[in-house]
Amino acid sequence: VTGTPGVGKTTVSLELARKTGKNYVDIADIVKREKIYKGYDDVTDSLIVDTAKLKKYLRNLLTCNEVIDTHVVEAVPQEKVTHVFVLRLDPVQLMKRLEQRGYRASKIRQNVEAEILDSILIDSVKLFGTEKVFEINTTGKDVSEIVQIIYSILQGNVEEFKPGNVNWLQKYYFLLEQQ
Ligand code: DAT
Repeated sequence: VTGTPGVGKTTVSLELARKTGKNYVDIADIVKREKIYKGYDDVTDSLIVDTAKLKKYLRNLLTCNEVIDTHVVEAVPQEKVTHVFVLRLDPVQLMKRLEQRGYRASKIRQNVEAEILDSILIDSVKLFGTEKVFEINTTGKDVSEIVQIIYSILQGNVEEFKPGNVNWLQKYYFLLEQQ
């Protein structure tokens, strides 16, 4: 389960893991616990993950049967993943959530911009291919509805959720210009 920070990955992953009985893997927690980072980025106020080292670590840990929660898709070994669910959220709502979280302005701007520009979706498709990647617009949906959608995709309802079904750029290009 992936997407820009704040879209609801952790909330959805925990519920999905609970419902399916699968283990929940929090990559951010592993990065901190195992100290798999190269430094700290002051502008974005976040750790710089050592993706090569993290990928190696995950290769040993994962069994293709977990619910993985991460926005660092490039560190997840391709062969350990059957489905990639990219959660999307209206950028203005994302901005509000990140403000509530107390993120600093530069970090909010970076994440909102990434959401508008489909950054994680594009990276996911590049890494995992269009067949494994599904894009879910979570705006206005509660966690159980989102988990329901994931279940329906697992049962074959794939057409509606193929990459490219969400387009924030048309509605929110002006936010990029402001920045
Ligand atoms: P992420 O793991 O992507 O950073 P999160 O699961 O921590 O996101 O959620 C960020 C905040 O948004 C948190 O306060 C819970 C809330 N939230 C998550 N999913 C939601 C939903 N479907 N509807 C409303 N609020 C939600």
